[in-house]
Amino acid sequence: MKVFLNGKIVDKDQAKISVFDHGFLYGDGVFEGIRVYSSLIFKLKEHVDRLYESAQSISLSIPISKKEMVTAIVDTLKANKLKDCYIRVIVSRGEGDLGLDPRKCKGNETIVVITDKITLYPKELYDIGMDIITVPTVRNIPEALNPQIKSLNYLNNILAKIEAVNSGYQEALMLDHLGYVAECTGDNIFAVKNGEIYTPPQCMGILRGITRDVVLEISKKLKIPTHEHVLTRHELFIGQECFLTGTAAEIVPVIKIDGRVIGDGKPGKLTKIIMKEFKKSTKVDGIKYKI
Ligand code: PXG
Repeated sequence: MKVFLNGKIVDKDQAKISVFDHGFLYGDGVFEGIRVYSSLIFKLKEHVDRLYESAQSISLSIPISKKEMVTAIVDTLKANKLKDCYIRVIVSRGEGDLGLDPRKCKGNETIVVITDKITLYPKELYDIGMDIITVPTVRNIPEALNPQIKSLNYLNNILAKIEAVNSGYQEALMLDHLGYVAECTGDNIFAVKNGEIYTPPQCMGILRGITRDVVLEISKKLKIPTHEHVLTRHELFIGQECFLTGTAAEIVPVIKIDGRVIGDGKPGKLTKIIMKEFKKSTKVDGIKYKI
């Protein structure tokens, strides 16, 4: 496997970074997870834009342009001859010293691009739906570490994942500090009630997911009334359908939340329509490259 590291495509075994890298020491950096479908890098522009926005928000200056970043991604894909895969782009503050002061890392930013085969949830899950649980760990409050920043510090989500797994569940529903529905550990959440779609607004302390945006575009195109609205767990419980969205997971139907069966306990009608439309968009919405 070949990896892009600071301007060079190197062998995986040669892709080494310093133990003084602030990404390693403090989770000080940003990242993106991108999917490739049949040589189409899905929503590449949107992912690159979000990467630079996350960086801007934490005062991290990425030393290459967006265009150069796209070239780095395409070169890594070509070096690995991959047509269907997952891309991880990581930019850390880089090598500094054993202190928080980011000025010590100036000019040392580390850029890594890894492309690898995608690991998916089992196919049955998309047919039968997922059972999720609300966990005690709440999503980071935006005034502390805004969830819109896709930072390398994912402990908030990892703690939630641990709690879900310890309780025997695959995915955790995270609330915000006021008790409103935020998102899952790596996915946004949607509810369907009486033929209308609801999802928490981006100001609620969630990541503005790119898959979430695709679903909002699809619902607009299909003229399904859609609301970015504050939700409580009650609204999720009384909906007829629920689903999660994310780059890795795509669209996953949810059929049970905290022991409450959602709708008839099967993936919903609208959910299935959106899954189908999403699949269509993965064939057109992105940047094509040739190996
Ligand atoms: N919320 C959070 C907290 C995320 O990390 C999403 C929503 C969905 O966003 P996109 O843009 O992907 O639709 C994410 C992103 C993984 C993995 O390996 C998944 C994400 C991030 C990192 C790793 O499953 N999801």
